[in-house]
This record gives sequence, structure tokens and C-alpha cells, in this order.
Amino acid sequence: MSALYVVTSNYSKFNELKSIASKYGVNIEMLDVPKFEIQHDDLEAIASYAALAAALIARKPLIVEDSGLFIESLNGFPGALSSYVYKKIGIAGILKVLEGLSNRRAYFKSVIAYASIDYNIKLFTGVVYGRISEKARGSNGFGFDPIFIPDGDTRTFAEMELEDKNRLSHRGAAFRKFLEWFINSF
Ligand code: ITT
Repeated sequence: MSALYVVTSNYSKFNELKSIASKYGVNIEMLDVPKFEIQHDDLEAIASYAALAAALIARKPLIVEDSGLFIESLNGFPGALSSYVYKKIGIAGILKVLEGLSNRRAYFKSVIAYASIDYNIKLFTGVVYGRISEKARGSNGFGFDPIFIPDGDTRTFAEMELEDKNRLSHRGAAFRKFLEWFINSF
């Protein structure tokens, strides 16, 4: 099977995907084309347009992954703005906004959009529920990993090895759904 192309500039995200893909015997490669992100509330819409735009430029089948952290007491903020909010206020900013709030429920969502050679888009989603910790803990992973504790665990994602995070994460769930479909379709 030829390589599967992934459009992302996030190496941590790519490494997570690579580790899962290898278990399915699928080789993934980063494709150097821009990931255009429209402004929208829905990760599905953002991922779809990004995959379509990248496929039109690259003229290759490919995937993009769009994800976000949705905090219940903030009505789902930062959601689709997670990347921007992480860069602007980071983990410290989120912990500050949540100070004094007892509801720390949150979830991560991942949407993988596959664009075929004839520009059809297929979507796969994954969600992991959990809560925002009181303090940042751990140094693995990326983004909001040090403050997210998945349900059923006491560790933050940043305190886990890649294997454990992948088993529990939104991205792992979405990508395994994609890979099951992909290896049965080609
Ligand atoms: P690309 O767009 O280049 O793929 P990105 O990091 O900007 O990389 P997104 O647009 O999907 O990716 O933004 C998702 C943001 O949500 C990401 O930057 C993190 O801040 C946060 N996020 C998503 N998944 C995460 C995870 O597994 N662990 C920690 N933070 C995550």
C-alpha cells in the first residue's frame, strides 16, 4: 500500500497518528501544503474545507485532522478556536478563566477529513470526555495535555506515554475509525 499523506504542521499530532497507523501497517507521511482553516464553529466544516483545499493543490488523496478542547462551563470554549487560544493565553490562561468554577467537565473532539483523488470528502470523528485539572501536570504530548484528565484515569494526558494517550484519546478514536475504513476500501 502506498503512503497516506497527512496535512499538518503539528509534529506531535503527526507522531500520534504515525504510531497508530503503524499498527495497521499503514505508512503515513507529512505533506508540505498549506492547511487552510475557515472560521467556523464546527470542526467538521473546518476539516472538510481544509482537506478539499489541500487536495486541490496537491492533487493527491490525503487527510487533515482538526481538533479542539470544549469546556462545559465556558459553553464549549475554546472549541474550534483551541489552537489560537492556546497560542494567545495558553494553559495558564485557561486555568485562570476556570478559577472558582466547580464544573471542570470538558471534552476533546477530533475530526479527520479524508479527501479522495476525485475530491470526495469523508469524515471520521472521535471524542474523549474528562475534566480540567487544578494544576498543569506532566510534560508529554502537546497543547492542553497537561490539564486534561480523561474519565476513568487520574493522570493528565501529559503524564501518559504516547501509547496510553492514543488508546484513550479523541484522535486515536477518530483515526482508528478512519484506518478500519481505509484498509478495507483500498
Ligand atoms: P494543524 O492545524 O497544523 O494540524 P494545530 O495544532 O493547529 O495543527 P488544530 O488546528 O487541530 O491543530 O488545533 C487543535 C488545537 O487544540 C491544538 O493546537 C491544541 O491546542 C488543542 N488540542 C487538540 N488536540 C489536542 C490534544 O490531543 N492534546 C492537547 N491539546 C490538543
